[in-house]
Amino acid sequence: MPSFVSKTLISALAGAASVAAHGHVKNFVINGLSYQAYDPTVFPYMQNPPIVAGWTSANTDNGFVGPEDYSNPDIICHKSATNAKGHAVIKAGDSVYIQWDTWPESHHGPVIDYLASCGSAGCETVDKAQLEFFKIAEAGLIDGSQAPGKWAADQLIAQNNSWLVTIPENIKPGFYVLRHEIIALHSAGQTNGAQNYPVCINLEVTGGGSDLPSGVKGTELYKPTDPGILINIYQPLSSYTIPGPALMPGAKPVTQRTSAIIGSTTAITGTATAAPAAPTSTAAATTTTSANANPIPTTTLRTSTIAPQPTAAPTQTPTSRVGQPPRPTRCPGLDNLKRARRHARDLAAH
Ligand SMILES: [Cu+2]
Repeated sequence: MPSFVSKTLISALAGAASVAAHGHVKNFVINGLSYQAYDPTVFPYMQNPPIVAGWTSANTDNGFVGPEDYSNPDIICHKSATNAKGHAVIKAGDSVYIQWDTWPESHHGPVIDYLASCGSAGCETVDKAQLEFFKIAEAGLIDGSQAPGKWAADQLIAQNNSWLVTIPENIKPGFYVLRHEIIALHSAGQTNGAQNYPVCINLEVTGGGSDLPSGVKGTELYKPTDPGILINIYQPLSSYTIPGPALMPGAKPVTQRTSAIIGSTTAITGTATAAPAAPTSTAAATTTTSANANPIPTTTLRTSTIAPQPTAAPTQTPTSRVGQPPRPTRCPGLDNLKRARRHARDLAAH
């Protein structure tokens, strides 16, 4: 018995350590070419942050949006999110490999992906409140036989903190916001205890498809009482209801795998590439590598690699770009997590 207790204590301490390190998406890869994402822990402190395809957001502490804010616009693309000024081009049927910098082991839960059409004006100016998201992929509980279960988020951790999303092959060409999200359920047994970590990326989808499924507004995706949101995972689970609207018709499960990087590139700006000549990004992937090559004929493509990190740590005064002081990095769910683990231990003792 003492050994069991100490093991539990060790795992709780390990959880406490990892909990300080919530993650964010650091880059994404399309056909071997890596694009830098929006870094909420660095870009707000830069004078001239790079133009990226990832939406700007104010989660400087790598924090989350909770169920009490499901009807607040913050749930759409994270806190105080504003449009990305660039986008990446992808052919329908191709995949985006989304790389988080880290993910805490304790933060079990589903991984969900949506698209929303931005219309012909592109996603760089669209009103996020008007976006209607349809679900293109979802993964939740993989094995619930032993609490707290094996979840999609655990699979994400196991493959280098990354997740592969395939753009449906028959989707209508155009500009879309890809909304990628992890929902952490370690405190979800309590009302408003779930933690949503959404991130938005602008894509231009090319190809010859015609599908444009109907969607729902970001502020209508979830309710705090959804069975997949208000749930105690510290018990064996035989099933799990992934939150949000139904998967789009014909959606296929994505076999998770890692994705090689052969080079890096930067976001495209403007809507000029909407012409049929657009699939240049896939042509780019067939070129041999090298950040110096400029395989895409449009002049707006910049080929510098990952932007330099600022020399000053994010301890300086935040710029007006975000205008909010960094929030504390402590995970509010930690106390609940400890309580839930204690509860699970008490149950096991019977
Ligand atoms: Cu947390």
